[in-house]
Amino acid sequence: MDDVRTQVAIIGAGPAGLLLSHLLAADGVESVVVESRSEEYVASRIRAGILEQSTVDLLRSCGLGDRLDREGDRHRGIYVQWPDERHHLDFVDLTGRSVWVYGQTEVQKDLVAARDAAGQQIFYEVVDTALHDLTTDSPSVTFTDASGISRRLVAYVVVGCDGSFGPSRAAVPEAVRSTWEKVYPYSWLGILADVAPSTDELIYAWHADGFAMHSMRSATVSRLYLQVPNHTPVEDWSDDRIWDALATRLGHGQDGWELTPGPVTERSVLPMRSFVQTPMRHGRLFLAGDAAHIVPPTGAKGLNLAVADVALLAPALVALLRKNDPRLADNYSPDALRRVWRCTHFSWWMTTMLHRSGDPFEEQLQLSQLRWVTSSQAGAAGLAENYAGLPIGF
Ligand code: FAS
Ligand code: PHB
Repeated sequence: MDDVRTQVAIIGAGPAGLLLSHLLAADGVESVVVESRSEEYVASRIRAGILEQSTVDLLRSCGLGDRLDREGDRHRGIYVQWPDERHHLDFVDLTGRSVWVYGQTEVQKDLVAARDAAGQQIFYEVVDTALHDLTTDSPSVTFTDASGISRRLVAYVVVGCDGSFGPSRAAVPEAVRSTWEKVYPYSWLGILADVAPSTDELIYAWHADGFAMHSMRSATVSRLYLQVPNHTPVEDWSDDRIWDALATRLGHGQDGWELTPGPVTERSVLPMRSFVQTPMRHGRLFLAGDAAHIVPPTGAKGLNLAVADVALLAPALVALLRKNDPRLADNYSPDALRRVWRCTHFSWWMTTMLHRSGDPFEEQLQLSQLRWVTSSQAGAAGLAENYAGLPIGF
């Protein structure tokens, strides 16, 4: 087995893993990243689309803001609607903070390009990733690289940024870890379409047929979602059926507003769950992003929470490795979990407020909540503060 030595071993080249390696390098800390998929695959995955103010501020502060500033789209807020009612929530007026439409795919491309330019060592297409000796002075990660060579990555710390299906989470002994999970009784059918968005800002729609959302990726590409039952085969939904359901739920024809359909280029069904595992540190292992927590996408928090974890972890590891000061690292888990639970609550709240449950009493509660957040200054400000994102380190 070939040994590779570094200061920080990072498992996963998603936004959490690559941004962490980028921030560490900026402060002179070396890392090696191992990733089970190919570079092309991680750079092309379609996921989140909304960046919080604090995420944009962080990306700009570490030299990753140029293309975002050129091609990203700053939004003042969102529309929230139910039949015959559409209301705009202006986050800038309510909180002084905006959000940006800039796809996770673009963030990933910028990160991959920046790490490549910096000569970052990334092992792509690895198999058999395993973690060892996490409570010793020399933790390690073993894997087989793309050319079949068995390798051991020996480091001072290991960071699990390997998402919800990676090995890091399970490497925390059962006796040490606690988990909380909620699986929602519905999923999202998501589409990408080569058509100009029919709205200037995102629309979140409550409807008796189920939730719908109109998002976008650019001036020529729309991203839209429909609530569907769990385990819905995507082939059950023809393009016509999808556009008909979107038109109904988004209120095509209401106050002269029209939804313009177009060619569907990607479709997928996304199950929804909330999941949190604590602690986010065990010995020399730290967890960040989806490796430690999953939120349903209704609150647009997934990617932003991964970035917020890394924004806390990077300075903690720099202090630990360069100044031998463990204080920030010792507080990483409780500090990160404050935001994790806030975002977990907000994502659950948005999801249960906007998705059809089939319970008539609950539907009246949902409509009452929607009227409140769109008519009460306090209600609107609460949603806006959470959606636009609380400052890093909240
Ligand atoms: P990631 O999952 O992005 O990255 C983890 C990386 O670890 C992956 O590249 C994986 O290949 C790698 N890995 C896994 N096992 C490994 C192993 N054994 N060895 C080496 N590497 C391994 N959020 C929103 O806000 N809006 C959305 O619309 C939205 N849509 C989503 C759609 C899908 C299908 C998914 C899964 C998530 C979506 N999310 C969305 C949430 C998403 O944005 C995540 O929160 C974000 O990708 C988290 O980033 P990471 O923590 O880096 O995890
Ligand atoms: C998206 O654009 O993909 C998106 C936006 C907001 C969400 C979820 C997904 O809440």
